[in-house]
Amino acid sequence: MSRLCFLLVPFVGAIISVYGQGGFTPINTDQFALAVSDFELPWADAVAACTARGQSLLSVDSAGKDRVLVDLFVNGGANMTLPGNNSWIGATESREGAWIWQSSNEPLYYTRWMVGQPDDISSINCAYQAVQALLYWRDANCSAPMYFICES
Ligand SMILES: [Ca+2]
Repeated sequence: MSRLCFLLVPFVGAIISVYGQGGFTPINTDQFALAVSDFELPWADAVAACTARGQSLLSVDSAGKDRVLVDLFVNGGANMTLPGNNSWIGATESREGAWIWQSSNEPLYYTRWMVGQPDDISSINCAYQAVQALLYWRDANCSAPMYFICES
């Protein structure tokens, strides 16, 4: 059975990739289970893709959790680098200037915005981690396709 799975999993993964919905790399820590996408989606579609997995788009809602993410993806703990330059996180604006975590509707009590961010432009309402800049946050147009991380 395990040998069959070993043969089938790459095959199924290849089929899924052909249809534009790539795969995820799972990373488990003591605190949470992460799934790193190997494909890009607009922010709302990333939320939906995480929901379809029974997960939510990553909330970086405490300094401790942020440290774990930096240890994993900046300091090498995950033995992988995040794909691309940008990775959506679950922060968005419920109205201009009012940032919330999508999964909990909680305001952003903890933040790690890059200097000068967020832009506070009415057409730019979703947040991402800048992969090449120590995972500091920036805001972007929600319709931009980006890689993303689901969590549970
Ligand atoms: Ca905005």
